[in-house]
Amino acid sequence: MTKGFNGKLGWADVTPKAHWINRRGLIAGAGAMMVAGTAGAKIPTVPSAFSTDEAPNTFEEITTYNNFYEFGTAKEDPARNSGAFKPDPWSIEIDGLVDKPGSYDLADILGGVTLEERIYRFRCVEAWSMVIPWVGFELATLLNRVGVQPSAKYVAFETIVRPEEMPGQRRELLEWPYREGLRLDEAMHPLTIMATGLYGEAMPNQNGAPIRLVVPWKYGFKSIKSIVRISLMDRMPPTTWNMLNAREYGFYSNVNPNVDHPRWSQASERRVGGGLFAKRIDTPMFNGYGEQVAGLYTGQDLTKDY
Ligand SMILES: Nc1nc2c(c(=O)[nH]1)N[C@H]1C(S)=C(S)[C@@H](COP(=O)(O)O)O[C@H]1N2
Ligand SMILES: [Mo]
Repeated sequence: MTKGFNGKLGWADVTPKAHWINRRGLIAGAGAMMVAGTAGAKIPTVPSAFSTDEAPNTFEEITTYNNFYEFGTAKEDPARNSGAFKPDPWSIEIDGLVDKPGSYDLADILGGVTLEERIYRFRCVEAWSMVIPWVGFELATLLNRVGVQPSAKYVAFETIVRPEEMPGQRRELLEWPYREGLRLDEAMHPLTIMATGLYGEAMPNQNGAPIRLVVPWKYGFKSIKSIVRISLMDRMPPTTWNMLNAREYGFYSNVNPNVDHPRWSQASERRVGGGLFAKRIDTPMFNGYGEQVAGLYTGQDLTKDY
C-alpha cells in the first residue's frame, strides 16, 4: 500500500480502479458491500432510495461530453486535455464559520462517510441532460463533522487553480478559481452530495476528480468540480456564472421550465445519447426533485429571485 502525503493513505488507496460489472447486480445483489474486496471490485457503495430508475447514460457519454472550462470550452476538451491532471494527493480547506476549520486530507474525509450510489438526472443550463450513477456522500455529513456555527447562512466552494495542469486556466475564459455557492439549507439537504466517482469508479478527471459537488435539482453549473475549498459564510458568496452575467445565471438556478434563459427556452431538454432524431423531453420543475426540495423555497418567487 502506498502512502499519501503526511504518511496518510492516499486517494488511490481508498478508491481501487475497477471495471463496471453490472449496475443491476450491484443494486439487486446480496448487498453492495459484497462487491468489495473481489478482483476487479468496484468502490463499495450502498444503494439509495433517492436514485431514479431511468436508464443511465453510458460511461462513454458521461466522460466524453463535458463542461469543465479549466480544460477548454468544447465538450470533448475535458476528456482530451485532462490527462496530466493529478487528483492525488488531495486536501480540502474548510474555513469560515465552522468550529473545526482546517486542511482536511481527502482520505480522512472519506474515512467518516458512507459512499452511496446515487443515480441522478443531471440538467445543464444549455438544455441537454443525462442520467448519471454517481458515487458520493451527503455534504451534510461533512458539514456536521466540522461543526457549522449558528451565524452561517451560505456555503461557498472553490475549484483548484493549477494552470500548469489545466490548459483552460492559462486563458482568461472565466475568472479563476471557478466558484459556486449554496444557501445552507440547500447544502444540508440529503439530495446534495459530494461525489467521488461514477459507475463505481473513482471520479474521472474530466468529471471533476477527485471530488465535486452534485446538486441534482439545479442547473449543472452549480455542481462545481475538483473542490479545494469550502467556506461557511453569513452572506451570499460571489459565484462564477452569476458574476459573469447575473441576468442569465441566478444564484439559485433551480431547474425551472417556466423561467427561460434570455436566449433559449428551458421548457424542454435533449437527453444526451438519444440519437440525432430523438424527441426532446419536457423539463420538470426542480428537475423532477420537487417533492423533496420545493419546501426549501416556500414564499420565494422563483421567477424573480432565480
Ligand atoms: N470547476 C468547474 N466546475 C464545473 C464546470 C466548470 O467549467 N468548471 N462546468 C459546470 C457545468 S456548466 C456543468 S453542466 C457540469 C458538467 O459536469 P459533467 O461534465 O460531469 O457532466 O459541471 C459544472 N461544474
Ligand atoms: Mo452546464
